[in-house]
Amino acid sequence: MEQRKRSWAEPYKMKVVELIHMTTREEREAALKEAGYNTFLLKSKDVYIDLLTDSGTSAMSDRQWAGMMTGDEAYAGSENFYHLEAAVQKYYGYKYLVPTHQGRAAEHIISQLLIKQGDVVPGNMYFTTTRLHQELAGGTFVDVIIDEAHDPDSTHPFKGNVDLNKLQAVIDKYGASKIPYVALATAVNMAGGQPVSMQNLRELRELTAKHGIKVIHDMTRVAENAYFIKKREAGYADKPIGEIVLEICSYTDGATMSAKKDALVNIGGFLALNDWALFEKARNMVVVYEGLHTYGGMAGRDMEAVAIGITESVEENHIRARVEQVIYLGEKLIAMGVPVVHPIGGHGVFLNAKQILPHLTQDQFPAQALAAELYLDSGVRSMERGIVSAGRNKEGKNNYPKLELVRLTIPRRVYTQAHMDVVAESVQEVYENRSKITGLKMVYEPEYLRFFQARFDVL
Ligand code: P71
Repeated sequence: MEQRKRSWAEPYKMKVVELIHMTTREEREAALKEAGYNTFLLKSKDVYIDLLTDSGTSAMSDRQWAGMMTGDEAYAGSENFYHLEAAVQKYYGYKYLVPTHQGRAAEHIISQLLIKQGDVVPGNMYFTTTRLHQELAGGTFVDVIIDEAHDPDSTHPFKGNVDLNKLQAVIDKYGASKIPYVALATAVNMAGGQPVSMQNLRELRELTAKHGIKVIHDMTRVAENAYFIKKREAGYADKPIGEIVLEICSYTDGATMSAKKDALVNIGGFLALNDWALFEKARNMVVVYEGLHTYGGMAGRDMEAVAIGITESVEENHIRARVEQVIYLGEKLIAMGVPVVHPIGGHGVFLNAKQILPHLTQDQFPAQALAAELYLDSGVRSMERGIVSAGRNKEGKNNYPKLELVRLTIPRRVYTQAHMDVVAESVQEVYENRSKITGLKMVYEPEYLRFFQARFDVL
């Protein structure tokens, strides 16, 4: 007998709501111009549905808010630090915790500690802040993700996987002594939120162990990765998400975490390590750049919210609703014929701007132009993930990434299915009028992470 479809629904109900603003097209035209056609520079009050990022934009639970009231704001030895340390040990299996105010601060510390001038750092696709910290420490990032990750149409189930042949070639070329660690991200952001398989992680561990190379895990979205393993990898269908997360972490030597994503908080992060000597050095550094080693730039109440958020992030109902909401939007757009990155990832739907705007060259910033047009149509804010984000290489030349994307990033527990419908309809409208979209020119370019503050004008 055929099984009837059973729907999922949000595993929470609303207790407090935040009213959002609607604007007219004229108001949006003025706001966009003032923002230099960069969605990062829009004021939030001018945005209707904010899909800029899933970072720090989650709705916290009543349990997290209650936890905030138990903030122990002692300068040293806050109770909340020990709660967070216990959560990291229990849910992720890492031994030692260095709290930081957010993910990039942990990246700064680990990069400075492990990377020497002239080193190479292989990784499964770059992330903007991660690569910058590697470069500032004297290293060069080398991409070793599988080729499929650079192909928006490939439906490989684990497009985040490390290509072990590519990694072996990097080891052969430079020698293990020049490779401080492999930067391994789960649910690879720039590839479209694409997961790494457990099989690949096991093989990566084996290869790196043979050469004495560490694996440092960017675990910002590890629970989303675990959900895909559960759904797609043989042998994991009946395993609890928490167990899958623990197994993932067990193949790595340490981790950087932006708790603003998976861990459902508005601010926070950490570096987690298994090696005592390295931990001691990191703990020494955190007091210089972040704060004492028992708060690292977070208030006690923030650490409590992270500790509780971690426990909620691995709840089956939570992670299912979270990822399936993203997939709901993605499938709706696919049904409308809109070119997106396949398969739909864990934290957002990525529009394929190269394919949508074939009349623009990459130098005319197609993804930036598409994000601007979407905002104009409906007040939906998205993020460019293409040539602007990719920045310049060490010689000062523009990087030309294969992926030229607009990210519709879904905050956790914030928007409803009706919001997703409104977003899809706006994307469809923009898609149907795509031939009228013109390119942009960059009129201001900051030195670091240019996408945040760059300004554009119409061509
Ligand atoms: C995202 C962000 C936030 C962001 C950062 C830089 C440019 C645009 C937006 C942050 C991440 C991330 C991964 C995989 C480390 C960080 C830095 N993502 N690794 O996707 O996704 O964490 O923001 O807490 O410093 O919008 P941090």
